[in-house]
Amino acid sequence: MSLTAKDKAVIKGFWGKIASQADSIGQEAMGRMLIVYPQTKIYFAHWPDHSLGSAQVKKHGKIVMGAITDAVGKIDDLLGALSSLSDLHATKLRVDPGNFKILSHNILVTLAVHFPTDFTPEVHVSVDKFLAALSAALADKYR
Ligand code: HNI
Repeated sequence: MSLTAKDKAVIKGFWGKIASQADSIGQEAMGRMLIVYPQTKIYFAHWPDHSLGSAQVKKHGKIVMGAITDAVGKIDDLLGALSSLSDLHATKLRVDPGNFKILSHNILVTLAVHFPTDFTPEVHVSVDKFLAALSAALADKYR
């Protein structure tokens, strides 16, 4: 399921629209993941507060979304762009890669809620494909 030239154009266009709100999108997506899929909290057991709007959720949501925005800019080389992050998640953080799909879902939900007009089915399918490709790249070092 590789990204077509049209997917890439749609993703870049949409990201241009959401870029100014990327931090808050990341924070809400991270917060939703921890609430709706509480099993994901196990990786963040060292945080004192997992609620939406906590300092840790805000900081980390911003970091994750920043990495995703960076990956949009490197969309033609996701494996290279995410190589060291994949290494980190595989060997140090030991995050089960199934969780990447869970976070991706929460990012899609958050985008749909905040950009109801721009988040057309056409945008939805391309961003879904992009997050799947990003997740696959992030899981590449799990071997
Ligand atoms: Ni993830 C740290 C990017 C999904 C658990 N993660 C990071 C960092 C980035 C990052 C960037 C900071 C690295 C550093 O300190 O050098 N993570 C991403 C991206 C995705 C993702 C782009 C997928 C879209 N991470 C997930 C998921 C989980 C996860 C789904 C677990 C459910 N990540 C972590 C943990 C840390 C982390 C745990 C360390 C957090 C901390 O407190 O330092």
